[in-house]
Amino acid sequence: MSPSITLHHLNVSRSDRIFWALEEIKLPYDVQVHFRLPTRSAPPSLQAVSPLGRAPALMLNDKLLTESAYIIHTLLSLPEVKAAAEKGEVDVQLETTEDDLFWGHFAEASQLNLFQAGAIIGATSQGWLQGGMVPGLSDEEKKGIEKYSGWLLNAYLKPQQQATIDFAESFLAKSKGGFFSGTDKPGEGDFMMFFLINSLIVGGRKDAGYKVGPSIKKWHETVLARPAGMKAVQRLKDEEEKAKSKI
Ligand SMILES: N[C@@H](CCC(=O)N[C@@H](CS)C(=O)NCC(=O)O)C(=O)O
Repeated sequence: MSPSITLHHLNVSRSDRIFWALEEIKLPYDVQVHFRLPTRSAPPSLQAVSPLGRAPALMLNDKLLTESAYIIHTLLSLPEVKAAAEKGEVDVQLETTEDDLFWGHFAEASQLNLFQAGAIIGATSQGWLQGGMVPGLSDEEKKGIEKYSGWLLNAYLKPQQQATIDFAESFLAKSKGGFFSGTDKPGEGDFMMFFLINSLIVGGRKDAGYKVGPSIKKWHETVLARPAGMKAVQRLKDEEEKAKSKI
C-alpha cells in the first residue's frame, strides 16, 4: 500500500524541489497550498504545521518532515520506491552518490545562504523605504538605506552569488551524465539544485542580471523535458490555481 503523503507548499519557494521528486517516484500525494503574506513571509497556516513555519513540509503517514534535503532523502529511501526502481518504473539515482551529497549541501549552504541574504535585504529595504515597516524616516535616512542596501546587493553579494552559479556550471560541463548526481540519472543533488536554477532561468531571478552558462541551461531543459519535470510544473500550477479559487 502506498504511504499517505501531503506536501505543504508555499508559493515561490523551495517546495518546487519536492514536486519534482514526488513526480519522479510516482507515488500519489496531496498538496496543501500556503500563500505568502504581502510582506513575503509565510502565513500563520504554515506556522501551524511546521515548527519554523517554513516550506517545504511534508506529512509522510503520521510523521512531519521538514528540510528539503531530508524530505528528498526520505522519499528516495522508501521501500516502495526501491521496489518500483527494481521493476524499472522509477528512473532516479536512489543511492546517494558523493556528488549528490556535495551538491545537496552546497545548494542550501554556500549557494542559498547568499541568495537568501539578497532576498531578505531586497524585501526589507523596500519595506523601510516605502514606510510600511518603519514609518517616519527622513529623506536623508532613506537615502542611506538605499545606498547601503544597493551596495550590499550589487557590490557585495552579487559577485559571490555569481561565483556559485559559475562553480555549478563548471561541474556540469565536466559531468559525463549531465546531472549533479554524477550519473546519468537525477539524484538528491539535482533535486536540491533545482529551486535556484529554475528561479534563475524561468522564475523571479530571470531578469536579475545573473549569467547562466550552457551546461546549466541544458540541465534545466533536460529536467523540464522529463515526464516528471513536466508533471511537477503543471501540478504546482494547478494546485496554486485551485487554492486561489477557494480564497
Ligand atoms: N533549509 C530549509 C529552508 C526552508 C525555507 O527557508 N523556506 C522558505 C521558502 S523557500 C520559507 O518557508 N520562507 C518563509 C518565511 O521565511 O517566512 C529547507 O531546505 O527546506
